[in-house]
Amino acid sequence: MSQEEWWRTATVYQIYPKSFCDSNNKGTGDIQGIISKLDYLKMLGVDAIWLTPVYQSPMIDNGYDIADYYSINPDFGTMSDFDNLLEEAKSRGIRLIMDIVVNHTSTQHHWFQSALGNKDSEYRDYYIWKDPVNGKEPTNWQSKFGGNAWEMDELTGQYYLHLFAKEQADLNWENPKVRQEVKDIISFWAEKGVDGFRLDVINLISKQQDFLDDEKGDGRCFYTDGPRVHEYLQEISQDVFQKYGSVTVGEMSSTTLEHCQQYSSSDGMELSMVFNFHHLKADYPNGQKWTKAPFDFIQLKSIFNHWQTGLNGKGWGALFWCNHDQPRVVSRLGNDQEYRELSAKMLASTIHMMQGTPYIYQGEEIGMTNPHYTSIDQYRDLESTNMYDIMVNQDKSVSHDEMIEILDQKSRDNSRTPMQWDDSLYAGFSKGVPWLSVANNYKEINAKQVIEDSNSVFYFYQKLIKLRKDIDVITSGDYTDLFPEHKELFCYQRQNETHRLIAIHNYYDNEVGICLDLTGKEARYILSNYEDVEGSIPQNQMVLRPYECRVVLITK
Ligand code: TEU
Repeated sequence: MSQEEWWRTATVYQIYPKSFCDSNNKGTGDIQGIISKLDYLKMLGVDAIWLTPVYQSPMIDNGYDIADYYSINPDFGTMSDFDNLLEEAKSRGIRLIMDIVVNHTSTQHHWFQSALGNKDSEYRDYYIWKDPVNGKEPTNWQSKFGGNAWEMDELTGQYYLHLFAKEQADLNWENPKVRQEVKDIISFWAEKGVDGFRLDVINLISKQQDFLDDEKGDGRCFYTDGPRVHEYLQEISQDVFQKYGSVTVGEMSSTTLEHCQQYSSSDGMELSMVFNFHHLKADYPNGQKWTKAPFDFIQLKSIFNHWQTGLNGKGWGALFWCNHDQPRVVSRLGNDQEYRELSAKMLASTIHMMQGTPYIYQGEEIGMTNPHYTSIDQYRDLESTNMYDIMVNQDKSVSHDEMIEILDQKSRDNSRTPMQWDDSLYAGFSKGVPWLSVANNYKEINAKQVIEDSNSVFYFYQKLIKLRKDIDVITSGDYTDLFPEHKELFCYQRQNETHRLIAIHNYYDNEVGICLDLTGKEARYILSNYEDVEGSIPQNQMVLRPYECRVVLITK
């Protein structure tokens, strides 16, 4: 592993600035707030920060609608605050990864403003315009946030494509000028000293050019891992990423293992690593997100098996449960009441002992939960409010009460509630009223409390981050699911030439017995979430208590 591949043993911390820390009490987080918490992140031990978008934006989708890629949104601060953040992070040995959103721009971007209503604009061809078909939208493609994916430009009579909100117009990557603009943007931030980039929905940038109706689905088959996507990524990689030695992580929507092997191939021609979401659909029955459902445990394990074995030696994946689009994992797959801390640790161990680069989403390290909102007025996310309107008011497919339950499980706002720093009003996030309500468990669950408790979720994460650096088999070992059909235990082995690592996780609140082969020169526990385990000698037979996890390292 070369010096440039520092990210293979690293852990990244994701910051959603709007909800992280507010330095001047306006109710929304900002860059100075982040700077004030860098020592906290240093203590946790993370190697890098991924900052979700802080650029100029009307904030229809909280910054994923960028109006100017070269300036900072005043809500977050100034460019000098940003430079300051970069410097302060670097001085603590923490790298910075920026979020690049170039599948689409805000419709407030000057390119789009010039293109709208003007077929002669030099920027018209930066976007995707089509004439109506039979007086209607050019195709039946659906926006990811609900409704048709085309919006009419009244002055020219043409439609533009938006795979997300209508305020997020898709860029036309077929146009070489667009690709040059993207390279200029990324170079600008790399020149500043930014260490890497997270590329938003990057596998959607190349659209099949015949723009046909999708007879079977929502249109995604025409643009997911599209015809020229690898070519485009190679072009940017060669012209920018390789030049600056940037670490890159591509967000891959509804992708396949085969494409991800190529995106993240160790030849470095495209990206360093990928985010894929298959494991986070174990509670989407038949692929349906907008329904309340338990998770399918056997399916969850089989998805991890597919990706862990499939990427080994061929590519590299990000390991994550949480981000700003996903509900809190402890509420989703764990138990956010009686066994909150135990299950938070057990879940963390499950992914941190796998191969890949772990990402911790703000608040995950203190075991934050979904807020369990009870009113639609508490939600801010446009996807949640759109889906409420479509399902309750338009289609009438669910009742108000059912939708509140669905949102409690699935809304993106579940992870966007303000970071819980202490037990003071608004959880120490701000002294002003937060833009999104704080979860009402902040008096018990907060950063101040976990730092004071040596047995907390926080110190468990700190340990996981360190184990990755100390124990090579976590990075290099191959992966075998030891009991794929077991209904309660997730137990896998990682193995290289010198070591075996066995990670055992009980996903339920009852006791479960298990018998394992632990033969070798030496076997020892390196991790557990019950205090009495470490230090004792592992036995072949063991009983796992509710949500217990144990990790055994065997020298061969
Ligand atoms: O998300 C892409 C994406 O497809 C999602 O995870 C999305 O939230 C989900 O499909 C909705 O059900 C990225 C960003 O992470 C997200 O915050 C943005 O809203 C989206 O792209 C558009 O830029």
